[in-house]
Amino acid sequence: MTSNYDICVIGLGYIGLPTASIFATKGKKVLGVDVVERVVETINDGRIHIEEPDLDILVRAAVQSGNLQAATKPAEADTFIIAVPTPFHHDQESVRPDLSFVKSAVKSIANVVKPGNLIILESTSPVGTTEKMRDWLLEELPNNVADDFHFAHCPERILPGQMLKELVTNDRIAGGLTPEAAERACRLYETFCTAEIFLTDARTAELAKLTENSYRDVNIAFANEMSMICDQLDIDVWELIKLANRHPRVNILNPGPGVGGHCIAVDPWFIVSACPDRARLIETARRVNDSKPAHVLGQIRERAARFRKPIIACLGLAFKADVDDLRESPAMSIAERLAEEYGDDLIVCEPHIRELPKSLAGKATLGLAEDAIQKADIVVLLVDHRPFKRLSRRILDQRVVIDTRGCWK
Ligand code: SAJ
Repeated sequence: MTSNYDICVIGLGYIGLPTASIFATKGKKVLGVDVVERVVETINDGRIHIEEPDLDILVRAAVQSGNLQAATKPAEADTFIIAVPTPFHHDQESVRPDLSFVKSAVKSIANVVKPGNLIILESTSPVGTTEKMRDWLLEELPNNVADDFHFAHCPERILPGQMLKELVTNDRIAGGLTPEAAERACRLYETFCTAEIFLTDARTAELAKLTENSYRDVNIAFANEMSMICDQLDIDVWELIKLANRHPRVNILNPGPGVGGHCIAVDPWFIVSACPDRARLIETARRVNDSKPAHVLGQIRERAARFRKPIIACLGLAFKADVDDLRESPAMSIAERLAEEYGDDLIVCEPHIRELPKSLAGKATLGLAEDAIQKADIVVLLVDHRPFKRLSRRILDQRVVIDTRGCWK
């Protein structure tokens, strides 16, 4: 017997929603599931609850086609895709991945799965999570055996800000607990993915995703470390990197105020927590990147000490350029600290928001970049948003400028 839905996607966030929608626009019958009722209502209205260029158009098309429906509970489907958060808890002693959302997603489908179903984990996860997913499901279904179902890990790799393009054009990895599961997952993603899909086992797929983000973190840490060395030696790091990158086998990334977002600053910890004695470089890189906001604050304090009551303009709060996402943003943590230390004399500019987030409300002023610069003694560029890059350099004359992104070089 076939199910009403081809695919049931659990979790309608930054990954689940675009994935569910693109399948729907390619003719698959999709049920999107989220525990938050407001999210479900918004999507069923053809609207979105997160910001991503053109996602609103895709979701509207998917809902209007009749192929995408949202609900708070899963229903029978041929394939289940789990795209829920996998955060981690960090204290002085240990780093612990939190798989509770994956576990409750698996438990939530136990009463609707049928033998023959394919169950895919898309969430970025520690090695071994796909096997755990199988075990959690079978615990709920004592009359079934593992062979009744197909389990695979197909990690997402799309870049916030260009998700819809990358969803279609990025190569993918399909890692199965069995070769048949990997093959079935591959055939499913071929529905919309125009790039190559590589088959492997689930554990390799899990580590591949963590490796990609750790690779980037380590490389950004190198750039950040060089920027701190340059500050100490009074050398312009941007000039240095430009020159070093003229070597045919050198390609140093950009230093910044630190590494933010939910992926690159998190995923390396999954490797560190699994192999703490081996993952020494990965852990050090994480710590170097985490130390960068404090370094920038030190630079600002040093310059501010030259003024009696300095007015500081902070340009950018988002975790990276041209997105509106303020979560896990080093720029936010710097601005929050400055608000505590300089209070009313801090002007924050973030073109993607209309009001200050709670942690800054009443403690700083939200302003437009040009006005803020005109009023400021010290200008701190924290995010290289396009409008900031376009600002006339002349208005920066007579100001102390701390450009953490090398945007005005
Ligand atoms: N950053 C720098 N210097 C650089 C590049 C980035 O400081 O040269 C900072 C950014 O400002 C930001 C952070 O690093 O704070 C991360 O930004 P990003 O654009 O490098 O990556 P994310 O977190 O938006 O998305 C990453 C991507 N992974 C890789 O590029 C290996 C994306 O492909 C993944 O799908 C995503 O993580 C994810 O979901 O895992």
